[in-house]
Amino acid sequence: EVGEAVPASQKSSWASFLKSIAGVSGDLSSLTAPPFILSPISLTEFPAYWCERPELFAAIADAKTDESRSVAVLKWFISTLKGQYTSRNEKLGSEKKPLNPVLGELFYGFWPDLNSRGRTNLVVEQVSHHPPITAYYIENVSKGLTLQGHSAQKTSFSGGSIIVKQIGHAVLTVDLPGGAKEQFLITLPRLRIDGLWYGSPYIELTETSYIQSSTGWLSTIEYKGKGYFSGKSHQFKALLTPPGSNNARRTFEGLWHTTSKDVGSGELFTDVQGPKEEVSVASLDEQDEWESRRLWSAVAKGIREGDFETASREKSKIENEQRQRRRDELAADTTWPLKHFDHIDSDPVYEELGRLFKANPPAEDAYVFKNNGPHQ
Ligand code: HCR
Repeated sequence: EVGEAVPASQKSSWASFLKSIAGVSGDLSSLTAPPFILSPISLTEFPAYWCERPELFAAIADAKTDESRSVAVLKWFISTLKGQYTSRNEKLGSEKKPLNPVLGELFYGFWPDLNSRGRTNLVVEQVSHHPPITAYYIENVSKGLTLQGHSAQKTSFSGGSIIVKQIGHAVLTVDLPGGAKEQFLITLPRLRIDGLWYGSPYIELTETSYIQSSTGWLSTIEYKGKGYFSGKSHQFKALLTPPGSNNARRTFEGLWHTTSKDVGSGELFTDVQGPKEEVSVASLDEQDEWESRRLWSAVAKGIREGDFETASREKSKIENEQRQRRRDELAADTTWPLKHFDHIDSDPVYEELGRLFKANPPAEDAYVFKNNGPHQ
């Protein structure tokens, strides 16, 4: 019998969902899950997690040395993890199955200019449906900062947990005084989704991710859960090494969902216990029909109100319409044109900076922003 967090009437469908997960490897998005685990939020909204502490993003531009810029990038990155990986538990009760975006789905948002941090804009486009791939671009023009990346997942099942390998990477570009640019290649941690049997999934991060600067500074971030460095969940340890060296100049450790410290000085490094700032989005009637919240509004309303019949009817409408589009494209020998991104087979920044820390894989594709967002 599955756990108590599963409503009595959905226990058998949860058990068969878990069984089907165990048999599917790669892409979970098309599996039908029982209603209690459905989230009304589409995956295209997730890139907003990168910037919910806009002042930490802006602070990267204010750092004066190569070392302090790498520290500022690490600080901002670690401070995004709580939002990226635990916010559904806080908002929706547990990790849930997000809406699977349609090809061409868009999500636009911004964080206003406050306390001279500059305005930050966000452009997201779903660039593939199966497998789901989400491309994003974040910019703070007045600070000379951009973040371009894409996100896909490869899932497998092991020991009762879902293991999610993140595919994709992000590149942060910083305009330096005098016209030079510094780039940071950001790779992403592996996820384990635990608590499935009980019907209350949550995420633990595992293994290692990297932030490699074009100046040579490298952050190597190791993630552990309960029972490793200490008895606590959500632990990390980050080593910052100077160009060409294997010896850490600085070490940071702690819990990515609360606080961490600079081990050398004992000073506080990150503290994400205070409020974060959600992205501002246009109201539904100002949105285009391809914008996520408008596109999914009837489905999301059904899920929020517990009216799953309406939710699934509205979802089928969207999916049927999509299938028809794909058939029409096939007949006309055309493909869906991406609006904001160009696909490249190999990202030169990934290859060049990845070589410095022996990135695996050695090459990855990328989606290059066309500089044509609604804010441009
Ligand atoms: C794995 C996941 C979809 C992908 C989500 C990603 C990796 C997307 C990029 C963000 O930057 C970070 C992120 C956070 C999410 O935790 C992760 C999702 C968790 C669950 C979801 C599965 C496809 C759904 C599994 C179904 C279960 C929960 C029943």
